[in-house]
Amino acid sequence: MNFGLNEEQLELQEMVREFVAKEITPFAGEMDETNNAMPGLFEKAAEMGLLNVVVPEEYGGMGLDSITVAMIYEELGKGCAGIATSIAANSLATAPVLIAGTDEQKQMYCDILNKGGLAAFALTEPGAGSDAGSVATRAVKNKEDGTYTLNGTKAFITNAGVADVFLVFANTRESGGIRGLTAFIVPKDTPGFKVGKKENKMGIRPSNTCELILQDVVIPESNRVGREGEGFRIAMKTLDSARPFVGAVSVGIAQAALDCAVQYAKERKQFGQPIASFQMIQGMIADMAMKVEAARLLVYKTCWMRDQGVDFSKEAAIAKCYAADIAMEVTTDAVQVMGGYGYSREYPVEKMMRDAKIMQIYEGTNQIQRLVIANKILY
Ligand code: COS
Repeated sequence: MNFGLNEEQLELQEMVREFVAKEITPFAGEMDETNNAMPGLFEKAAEMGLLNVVVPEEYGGMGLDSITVAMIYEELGKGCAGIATSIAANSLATAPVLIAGTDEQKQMYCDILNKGGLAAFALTEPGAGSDAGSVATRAVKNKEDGTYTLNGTKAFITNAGVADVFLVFANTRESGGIRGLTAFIVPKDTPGFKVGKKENKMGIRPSNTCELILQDVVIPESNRVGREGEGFRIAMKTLDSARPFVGAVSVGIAQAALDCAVQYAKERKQFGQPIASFQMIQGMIADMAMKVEAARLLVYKTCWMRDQGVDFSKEAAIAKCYAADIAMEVTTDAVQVMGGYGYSREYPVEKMMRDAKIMQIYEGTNQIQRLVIANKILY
């Protein structure tokens, strides 16, 4: 067993740290205020090769192992969880194609990411969140030419307003249900495919989150990923593979909040001494550090399992759930350590606390993660 990163990983970590320190952290507050990423940021991230980290080398990507990807997302999460979310959404939206796509689909989809494009994973709908099987978007097969016509509305889609390509789930059965769920590649300029209202979110504000409206969107059969009715399995496997990365971003948020709290506790004087010398503060710092360390180990172990090709569904849920929960706890405690200053927008920890909240909600709520874990253990 080896808990260390190798030389290549350490080098990459340093490069990403420099990128985050130069291009993300200094602008995190401004991006939070404006609800937008800095202009040109994703282009710079693409130049660094951060948008196609999961694209296999044979399709022109970075082809990184999961631990290295988690390490990168943790660093991005330290700088801004919103930007980390946008970038990690590329991995989420690429997984279905890598899991079930044909060679041609993989090449076509990966080429978009290799050129610096962003992708979006469109599963959630106004009426289909935790109950992913109840997707109401319909895909009707046209008998004459084999194309599909898609109609419906998607909600809370990360990157919707900025993505070049979308992975859309629709139901091919009139009766609905998981047996009809089917995945489709939808390029952004497809007629009838529109970006709807942009969400005004509590946190991860620089990540673009919008509604999607599909009105008689015609998709060739060659853009169907997997078989008709295979979409639910593809979606579940995709979420399994993406959840450790949500864990990694959560670890990044928690580590950054801990670092802020530590620095503040050493500088802030009350009763004539730094508050770091008070045992109640020390206890909080120690608890925060234990949680961050444990979450990171869970994330990395799950990534290791993923790369071994063994079933990691339970571990993915554990890592995501635990890391998200502790990100919420640690950021809340960081605000507490920093008192009134922690609560002020002049300091970064209140943003981290707002950012952490979504980690417990998206890519499967932590209640759903607990269901998955319990089911895996009990049945
Ligand atoms: N990998 C592969 N297949 C899976 C799977 C997985 N991780 N999980 C479930 N399946 C398969 C099952 O094997 C089953 O197939 P069969 O019917 O052929 O046996 C099928 O999918 C249905 O499984 P199950 O009965 O467990 O599904 P449920 O409807 O009970 O739903 C939950 C399961 C709740 C776990 C699922 O709906 C879920 O993960 N919801 C959260 C969705 C989510 O994360 N949304 C976030 C939005 S995307 S960012």
